[in-house]
Amino acid sequence: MNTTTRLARRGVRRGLALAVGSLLAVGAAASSAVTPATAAAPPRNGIVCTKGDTGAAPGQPVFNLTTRTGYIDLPDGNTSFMYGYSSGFDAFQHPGPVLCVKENDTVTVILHNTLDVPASIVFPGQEDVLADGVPSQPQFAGTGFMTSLAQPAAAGTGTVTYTFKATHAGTFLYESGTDPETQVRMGLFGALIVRPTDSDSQAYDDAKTAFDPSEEFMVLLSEIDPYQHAAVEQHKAFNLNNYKARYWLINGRGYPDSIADNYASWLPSQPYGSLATVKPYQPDNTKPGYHPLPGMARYLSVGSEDYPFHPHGNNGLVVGRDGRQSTALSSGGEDLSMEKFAINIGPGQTWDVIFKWYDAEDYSTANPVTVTVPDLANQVVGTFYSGSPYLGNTHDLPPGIQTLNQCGEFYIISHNHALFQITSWGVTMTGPITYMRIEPPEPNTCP
Ligand SMILES: [Cu+2]
Repeated sequence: MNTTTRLARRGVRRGLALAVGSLLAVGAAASSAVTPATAAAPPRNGIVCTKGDTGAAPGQPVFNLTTRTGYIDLPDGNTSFMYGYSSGFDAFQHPGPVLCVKENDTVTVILHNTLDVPASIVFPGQEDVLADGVPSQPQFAGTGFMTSLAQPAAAGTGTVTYTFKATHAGTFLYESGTDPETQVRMGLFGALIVRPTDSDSQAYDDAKTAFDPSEEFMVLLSEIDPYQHAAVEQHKAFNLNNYKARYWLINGRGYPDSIADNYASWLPSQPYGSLATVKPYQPDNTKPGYHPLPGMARYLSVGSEDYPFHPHGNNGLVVGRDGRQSTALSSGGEDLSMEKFAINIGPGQTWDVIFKWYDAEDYSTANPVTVTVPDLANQVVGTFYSGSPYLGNTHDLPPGIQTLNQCGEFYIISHNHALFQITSWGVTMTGPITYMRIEPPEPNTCP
């Protein structure tokens, strides 16, 4: 099935999502879909924070995480057996909930293990983590063989309480420290976001890292070898020397599911989309569409090799990596932030990138582009093209050509540039692809 057909069938785009989604929801009604962990309706796209238990003392958030097994849908129609951390005692979800805390919070994470193997959580980048009140540290069998990177919760019903003070703002992973070659790849991972003390709209304690909170996005990259997952499901041995990823995912979804809304009804256990919907950057308050703040993308990877991620369009400003800021400290330290066109994210890394879509030449029908736009007969019309090269405009398309464009908005692809990974077990142009959607300045006709 080609991408266009699949998009139309799945109703990934907003306009179709309501109509098609409601049909699909009938079939999914009996399943135990993950429900939003926030009281208010979650944002359609962008980061969905799990705030933790209500009733926790200020500055002392508490998260219950329960290990579950479940299945995810993949773009080629396959499904994959997974492990996952679910929020509270909810049904299985993939990836784990996004834990959002404030710098200097004392964070408590209570792990409840329901798997038939011991499992744990490690918090890379956090210092002085305690497990049940003693230092979290590697565990060894009597023979000296390391069994876990942290105290695990016993199989079946075990519980461990981890605590730490989140002393650094930034983007972090949390993941299983027990048999990680298996358990992390099976899905025991998620994102931890530590916001600076003085602002929820900065990545770090530095005004240079300010962003529009409505334009904050997660790009959590992972991979799947379906033979490993089948072996775990069937309790068979798996030789890690034979490990070979066949699927690559963003936020636990492959394209085109990756650009569906958060909590799309037809992806009951994969709640997080990755469509980055932004407004054009416009710092001039005398012009229409005044929008002075950029967006923010938090990249994380639990993959087994570097992913050369490639957001098309404009450069991004790398303001932090691995939860350590690159911009100058207020004390006058050296500014190590950098403009970057490619985001080459290594296994276990996180990158914090400020980005904006800036209409530098201000092209419009009144200020036309200085090249001759080919006749429509000589164009290849993309799935999302409006028929016009100008933001907010639409134009006729050749007879028989259908578009998913809604209001003259632009779409710019963002993808893993290891092109052999832009597949789902061989189905090309699926997998680790997402889009930046640029909304025309208001007033516009976008739904
Ligand atoms: Cu590219």
